[in-house]
Amino acid sequence: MRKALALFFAGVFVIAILGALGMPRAVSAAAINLNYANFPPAPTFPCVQMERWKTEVEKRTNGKVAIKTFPGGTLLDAKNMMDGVIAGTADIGNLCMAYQPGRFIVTNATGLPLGIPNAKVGSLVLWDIYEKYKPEEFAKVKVITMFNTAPSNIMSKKPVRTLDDIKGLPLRASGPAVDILKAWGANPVGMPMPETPDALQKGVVQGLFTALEVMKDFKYAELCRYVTMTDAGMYPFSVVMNINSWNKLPKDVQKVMDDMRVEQAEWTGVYMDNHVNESIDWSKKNYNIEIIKLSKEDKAKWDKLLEPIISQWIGEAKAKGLPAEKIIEDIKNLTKKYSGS
Ligand code: DTR
Repeated sequence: MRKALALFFAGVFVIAILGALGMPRAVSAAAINLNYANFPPAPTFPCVQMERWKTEVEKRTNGKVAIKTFPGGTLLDAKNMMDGVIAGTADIGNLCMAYQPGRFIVTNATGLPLGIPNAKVGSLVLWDIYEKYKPEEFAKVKVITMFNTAPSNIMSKKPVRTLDDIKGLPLRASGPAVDILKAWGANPVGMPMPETPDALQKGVVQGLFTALEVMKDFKYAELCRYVTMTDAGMYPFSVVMNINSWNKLPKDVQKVMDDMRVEQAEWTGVYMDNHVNESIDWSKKNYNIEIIKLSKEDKAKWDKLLEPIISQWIGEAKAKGLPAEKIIEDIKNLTKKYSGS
């Protein structure tokens, strides 16, 4: 009897241990589990593209790979994304390269005001620039994809119709877009997107300068009832994977991910462009926002003020030993190629 009881408890013990050991794997039946970190809230476009990539990879690897996504900076925030992925805090991370202009000089050139018309073209151009120049800042990671936002426009609490209206106006931007606002005489305040709602609410800034899909996704239309169409400059993003996590993947899984690099860039660009239109319609309908279009003469004047930004970038890139003029020429030619003009 005692022996039977001992055996019973031993059995329960073994089952409990096995259960505990099995726990982490029980989360997913997949053989390979990857974590994917992202910095903005779940409904925003960087996270929408993340969920699309996750779903497609899981499907195309027939469930061999499971990806756990962490939106909203819960695993890594905007500024720690690249280093966090290199250190292995996350297997995969999505970062806005514009937040670190000095670190991603080559790829951020696609964010300069060079007249790229939309996010689809911007994303394809960015990918080709990355592929051609393979900047050394990506040597420690595997690049999963890259994409660009739609061109940037001014969203503000007060109407901005002229250069006089923008003079001294505190507007939020980040990275190269800060220089654009400066050139127009605004008082730019640099901060990543997740800090912006609070700054707008508290009146630290009177508006922001970025792609217009945020009018809906962050409900900025509620506070910013005016949009001035400038279509100048974009914010380049990349998705990177820890190099050890990548090297551990079987060849067939690597192939699925490699085959998706350009596809994902284009998908995200197209999603972004469509979503900007939805966001404008939504903002008009719900908050009766006014879209301010600059006259042709004024637009030319505003654009002219941005020219020194390109020369400044060329000077800085050259000082770093980069073929700066060639990079700008490539961006212009690729823009023509992908715009079909
Ligand atoms: N434009 C950059 C990037 C950006 C545009 N839309 C979103 C949404 C969520 C996060 C970042 C972005 C910026 O203004 O920060």
